[in-house]
Amino acid sequence: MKWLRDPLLAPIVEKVEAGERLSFDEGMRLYHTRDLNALMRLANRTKERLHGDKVFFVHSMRLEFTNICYVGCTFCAFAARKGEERAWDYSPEEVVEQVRRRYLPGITELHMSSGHHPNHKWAYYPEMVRRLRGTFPDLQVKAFTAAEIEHLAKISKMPTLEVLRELQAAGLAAMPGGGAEIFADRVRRQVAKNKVKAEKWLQIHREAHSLGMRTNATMLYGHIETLEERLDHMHRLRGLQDETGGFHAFIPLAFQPLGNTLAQNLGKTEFTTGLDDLRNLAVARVYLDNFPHIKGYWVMIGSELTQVSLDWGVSDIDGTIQEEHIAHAAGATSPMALSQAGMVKMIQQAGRLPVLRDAYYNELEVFPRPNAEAAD
Ligand code: V47
Repeated sequence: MKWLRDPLLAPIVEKVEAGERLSFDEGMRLYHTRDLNALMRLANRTKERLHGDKVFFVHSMRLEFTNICYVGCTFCAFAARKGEERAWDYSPEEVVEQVRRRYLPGITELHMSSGHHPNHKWAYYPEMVRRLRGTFPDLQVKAFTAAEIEHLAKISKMPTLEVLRELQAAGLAAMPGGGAEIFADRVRRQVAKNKVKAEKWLQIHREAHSLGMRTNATMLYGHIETLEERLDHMHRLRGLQDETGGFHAFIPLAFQPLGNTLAQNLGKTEFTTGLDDLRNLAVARVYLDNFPHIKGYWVMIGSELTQVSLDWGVSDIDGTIQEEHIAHAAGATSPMALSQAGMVKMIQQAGRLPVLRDAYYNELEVFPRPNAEAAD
């Protein structure tokens, strides 16, 4: 192992080769190592064992049906109060119209997450899903974070399991991974004190999995959390995945530092560094041995770094998206959308095999292997 410069990683290399699970201490060693080349190799080895050269993406549309929210998370620049000029709030009919306006042939996944609106009645939500499924039968609706599900349980006065059951009956295909932030209480109290608690977030995903619904998990990093708190977050997710096997992907979300009170209070104007983004993805790939995919989210880390991340454990790069407001409200400089051809090219240029998937991770099309001779 000529390439290994950090002797502390030697036992980890052996474990990864043997397909064995890392302990918490070993996970921390990965976070602290300065041997980034070794970290990259470990993550890539793990990724290639699972997926070979394949990298997955989806032809998708994002829609935030309202930005009105009463929760007040300090990292958020997206939320507006009712009556504010920049507030929007679509009825179920308007949601269908918005989708019709942006619809492109071949889109499979509609990803919706939005604010916790103070006035919508429970019926608004299943009706929206039913209308969407009725109008666009090929669209797979991935919507409502665990935080939103808890909000719906409050307004419907139903248990969260029942809320999930009714949304599933209305046609909900899967749940996105938002609202997880950082599970550790110390951080949660400062960044999302009115939002779903960590245990409840996990419980809602456990319930969704018990109904056969697959979900994702995110982690918002690059603000006030420590590296231990990041790994603790992953550790809790790994535990739940052992129980249920219901997670598709883990998605680190790089903190976007503009226009929110958390960044202002911290005096923070810098984005996360490229190396921290890559390190975080790689640690996740090795530590979350039971997660099928680690997603590199180009909206928050940029498409250039997302392309590089394909050597750092990433096997999924989300989708074409069309329009996104949560990250862009907080300063994201990425474009609003990527084309399908652009995503294929981005993966091929990295020497990988692009696989178009749907929201259930069915493989719809495998694109040709990149031409090694081509300059671009
Ligand atoms: O829950 C809010 C985060 C999430 C900021 O499941 C911020 O496939 C960074 O969950 N900087 C919503 N992040 C987005 C989300 C997501 C994204 C992509 C894919 C999937 C998936 C899910 O965005 C929120 C919150 O954690 N967020 N503000 C910010 N300033």
